[in-house]
Formats: sequence, structure tokens, C-alpha cells
Amino acid sequence: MSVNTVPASASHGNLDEQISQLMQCKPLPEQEVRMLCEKAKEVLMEESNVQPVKSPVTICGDIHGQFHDLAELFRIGGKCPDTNYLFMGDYVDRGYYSVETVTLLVALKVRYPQRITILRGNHESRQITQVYGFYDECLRKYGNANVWKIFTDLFDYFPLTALVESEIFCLHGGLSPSIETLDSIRSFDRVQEVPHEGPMCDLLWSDPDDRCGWGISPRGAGYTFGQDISEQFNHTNNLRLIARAHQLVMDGYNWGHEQKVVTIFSAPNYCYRCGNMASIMEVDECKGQTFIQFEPAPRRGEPDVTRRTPDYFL
Ligand SMILES: [Mn+2]
Repeated sequence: MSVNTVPASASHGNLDEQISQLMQCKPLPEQEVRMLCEKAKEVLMEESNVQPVKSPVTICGDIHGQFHDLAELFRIGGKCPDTNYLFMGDYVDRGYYSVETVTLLVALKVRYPQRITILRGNHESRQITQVYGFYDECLRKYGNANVWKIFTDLFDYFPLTALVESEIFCLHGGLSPSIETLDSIRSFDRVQEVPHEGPMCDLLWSDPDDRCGWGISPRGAGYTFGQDISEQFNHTNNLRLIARAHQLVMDGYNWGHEQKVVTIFSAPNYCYRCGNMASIMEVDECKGQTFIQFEPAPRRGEPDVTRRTPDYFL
């Protein structure tokens, strides 16, 4: 019997077992991560820099290794594949379970490629993960950097943006002075480390701002962009809304630019100390949107970091 005739249920058996193991917050062995990421690369490389997505879909912001809060997100929003999901990046760093979080999302992508979209955030990068936790976590959990290398090589294939029903443009950061049209984004060669500057960097780093026009970002990468910029971009590309993540917002979501831009943040009590709500945005069949806010899952043995001095947040 050739592998092509193995029933779907049998061929997914091992992957389903891996997903249920990951749902219990147990990492996969290195060799299984390697094989999973090889399959994920095949799936992700076929996707567009502006990946089309259909409604209904639930749009999510930063997760940052807060695994138990991701499990809470699935309890509240519905399990994948019963609910379609679009995640806008920043799966790793900061929280204590970056390995389990990103492995679960990649496993779901391989298992249900039409049901979940995983965009790249500014933390899905070799350089940033060496500073903010994912690299050290891989060393601690695997004893070497192989799993970090496997995932950061895979991050190069993650799509940069998505387009829900041709009218909601989704991405991690924001707009770029070098980008006027979605077609120009479609023409990038995205398979590379996130550059320090230029259009691909801006999509993952920029933030909306109350001031008009383009501004210098205090983050040291990307730009700030005003309502005039958002209105022009949405008009040029026939968009209704820009949905993005990347900034801590205390209610879990925040409208900007007279509802031309929305920020969604899905890590409640960010870094286990910020006291914020998280949210997800459901887009229904009629393209209407509903926000669902949620609080942190019960603490399960995370180290107490409440007394640490906060460093500034990326
Ligand atoms: Mn970010």
C-alpha cells in the first residue's frame, strides 16, 4: 500500500497526538519539532505575502509565550478547527512557554492549513528572540539551540499580512512610507530575517499615532503613521479597516483613526504583571465584528515576577 492510500485519519494520527500533547503544555522532542517544521515550511511557502482569508474568522493579537492564556483564548473563542483563526504575530518571547505556544500554533497550521493563518510578528526574528527569551527557553528545555534554529528558520516563511474578505487588512505592526498598494507587498521576497529598515521591517514594527503624517518611531524601527495616512491607504486599496497588534492596550482592543485602525492584544496581564485585559475580534459571515475580552487563565506555577522592575515593552 502506498502512502497515498493511507486514510486521512491514520495519516493525521500522529499529528493529532502531538496536538493533544501540546495542549497539555508538553513540548515535543527535537526530532518531532524538526519534522513538523519541515511540513510547515511546505504549507507556508505556498501562502502569499498578503494571504487571503475568508470570514467567519477570529482575529488575535500578541500571545508572547503565555501558553495558558492561549488555551483560555481557545476555550473562549472556540477550538481550531471549529473556529477559524488569524493570529497576527508575536507568539514567542516574554512569557515562559514560547516553545509550547509556537509549536502548538505551527502544529495546528500543518493539521488545518485552511482554518488557521499565522502571520509574522517582529519577535519572529533571530535577533529579537536572542534578547527577549525564546533562545534561552530553547536552551533550557532542549539543552541546545537546535529547536531555536529550526523555528527561526521557519519564521522566514510566515506571511507578512492577510486580507479578510478583501476589506480588513491584517498585520502585526503597521504601514510604511515605502508602500502604497497591497500589490507592492505581494511582490516582496519575504523569505529572510526581518531587516532593520525598509518596507518589510515597517509592516512588523510601525504604530498608529494621533499626529498626522509619518513620524519617527520611539522603538527605533518602523514609523508612526497618522489618520491621514490610514485613510489614504484604505482608500487606495478599497479597505474598510486595518487590524493590527504589537501594542499593549489595557482593554485588549483599541480603536484608532476614527475606526480606520484597530489594535488587538491577546496576552492578558502581559508579562504576568501589566493588569490588562486581552481580546480577540470575531468577524462573522456578514463581516460584522465583535470583540471578546478575556482575563488571565489561573496561574499554574509561573515564577512570581510581579516585583521585577519593568523594562520597556516592545
Ligand atoms: Mn510586536
